[in-house]
Amino acid sequence: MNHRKIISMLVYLISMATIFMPCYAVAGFGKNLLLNPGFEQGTAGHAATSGIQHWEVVRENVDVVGTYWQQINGKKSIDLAGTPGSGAIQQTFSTIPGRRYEVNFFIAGNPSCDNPNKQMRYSAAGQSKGIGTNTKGKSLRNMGWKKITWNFTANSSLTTLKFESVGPNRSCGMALDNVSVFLR
Ligand SMILES: [Ca+2]
Repeated sequence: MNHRKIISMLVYLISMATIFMPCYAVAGFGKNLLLNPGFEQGTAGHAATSGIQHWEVVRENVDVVGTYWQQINGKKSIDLAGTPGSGAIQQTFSTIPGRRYEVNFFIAGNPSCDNPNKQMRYSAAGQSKGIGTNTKGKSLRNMGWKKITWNFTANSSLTTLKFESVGPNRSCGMALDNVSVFLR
C-alpha cells in the first residue's frame, strides 16, 4: 500500500468516525438514565418517606409493595397512595437542553380499596400529563399492568421526573413500576 492510499484510507476512516461518533458521544444515548428504575433497591413496606434508593418521596408517603400484588417486573413496585397519603416521588438525572427524551413506565391500580378510578400526574422539564386507570374487573393477582410512553424536551442540564398521586384516594392508588428515560 503506497502513501497516497494510506492517507486516503485514513481520511475515509476519520470522516466515517466524525459522521457516526456524535450519536454515541452524547451523554445517555441508549441507556436508561434512571437508577433503581424498578424500585427493587430498598425494602418493601408501607408509608415510605425514604429508603427507596435514588428516589425521593416529596409529598406525604408511598407504599413499596412486594408480594401483596402481582408484579410486572421484579419483586417490588410502588403504590402512590400511601398509608394513608397522597404520595409523590421523583428522581433527577442529567439531560441535554433542547433534546427529546422518551419516558416509559408501567401502571395499574390498587384494587383493594378507595375509588376504583386511580389517577396520577407525571411531569418533567415543565411539561406534565395526567393519567387514570380503573380497577373494575381487576384483582391483586390480575393487576392489568399496562405500559405508558411519554416524551418531553429537556430545558436544563438536570431534569426531575416526578410521579404524583391525584384525586381523593389516600390508601389504594396508582401502581407504578419499571420506569425508564432514554435520549431520543
Ligand atoms: Ca419492580
